[in-house]
Amino acid sequence: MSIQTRSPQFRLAIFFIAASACLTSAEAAKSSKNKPPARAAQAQGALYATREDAMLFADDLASRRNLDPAWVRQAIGQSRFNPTVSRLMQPPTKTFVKNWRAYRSRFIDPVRIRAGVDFWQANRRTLARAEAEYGVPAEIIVGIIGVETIYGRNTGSFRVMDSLATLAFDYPSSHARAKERSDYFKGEIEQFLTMESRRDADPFQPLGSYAGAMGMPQFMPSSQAKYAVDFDGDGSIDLWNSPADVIGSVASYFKAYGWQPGMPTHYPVNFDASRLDMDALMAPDILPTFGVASFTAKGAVLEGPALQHPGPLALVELLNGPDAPSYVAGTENFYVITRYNWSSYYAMSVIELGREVAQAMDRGTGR
Ligand SMILES: [Ca+2]
Repeated sequence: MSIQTRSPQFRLAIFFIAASACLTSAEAAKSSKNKPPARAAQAQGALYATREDAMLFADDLASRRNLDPAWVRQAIGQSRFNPTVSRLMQPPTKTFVKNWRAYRSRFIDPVRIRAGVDFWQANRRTLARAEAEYGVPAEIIVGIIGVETIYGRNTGSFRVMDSLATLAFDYPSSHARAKERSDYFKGEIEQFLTMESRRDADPFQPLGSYAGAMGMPQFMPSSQAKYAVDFDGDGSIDLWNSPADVIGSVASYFKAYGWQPGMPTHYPVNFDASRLDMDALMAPDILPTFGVASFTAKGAVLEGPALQHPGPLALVELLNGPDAPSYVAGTENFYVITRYNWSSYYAMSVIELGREVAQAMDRGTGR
C-alpha cells in the first residue's frame, strides 16, 4: 500500500463510510468483542469451498505467491460468507447529517482519555523513541490508537478470513464501485495469507473489524505488510500484543505518507466577509492547496504563526448538524492523518484526543 498505488483510496473510501455514515454500526461491531456471546459476529453463511470463483482465485493466488495450493484452498474454502459484514458494507440508505460535536463526543470521553494516559505512561520511552526515529509526535500516535481501539480494548470480533472473503467474493453489488472494492479485498486476502503462511500461523485465528482491519492500530493486511515494524526487536511483528510494535508501526505509516516533523496539523481560521470566496476555498476539499497569500486573499483570516506557515493549506469544514459549521486551516500533516482514515472528522478526533491525553498527563504526573 504505497502512496502511489490504488490501495489507499480504496481503504480510505471504505473507512469513510465507516467513519461518517455508519459510525454507530461500525462502533457496535468493534465493541461487540466484549459482549457475550463473543462469537455472535462469526459467520453463519456458506463455505467458500462451494464457490468455483473463490477456488479458482485460491489456485491462482497459490501459484503467484508460491504458496501450498492445498493450504490456500483450505484457508479460502473454509471461510464463510458473513451476512453482517455484507450488511455493514452496504451504502447507507438514508442521509446522515454530519455532526462534529456528536462525533467528537463518541471518541473523546473520560474513559478513553484515562486509558490514553495509562498507555502513554506505560510506553513513555517507546513513544519517545518513535518520535525521535520517525518524527511523529507521541500525541498523534496516542490519538490514533485511542480512536481506533481504545488502546487494544476493541480490536474487532470478526474472523479476518470471513470478512476478507465476504468482501472479495460477495461485495454488495448495490455499491457503485463493487468491482474495484472486490479486487481490493482479493489483494488483502493475498497479503494476509502470504503473511500467515510465512509465519506458519492459523489464518482463522485472527479476529478483526468487519472490513478485516487488525490489531490495536487496525491495520489492513496490506498496511501490515508494507508499514508494520518490529519495534521491540523480538524478531516478529505483533500488532495485537506488542504496544511497541504498534507504536512503531503507526509512526512508520505516518512517515511513509509524508508526515513532516514539527509542522502543526492545523490553525484556527476566521473569515473576512468583504472578500470571502467560499466556493474557491472549499473547492479542493481537504487537499492542502493554498499558500498563505492566496488563502487570505480569498477571505480566510489567519493569525500569529499561521501567517508564517511555509506550505499549502486547506479549508477544513466540520458540520455541526443544524448548527453553524466549524472551520480550521488544515496543513499537510492534517492531510496525512486522513490517509489513515479518509475523514476530516476522524483526523480531528485523533488530534483532539491526543491533545486531551497530553493535557491530562501534564495535570497529573507530568510527561
Ligand atoms: Ca516485535
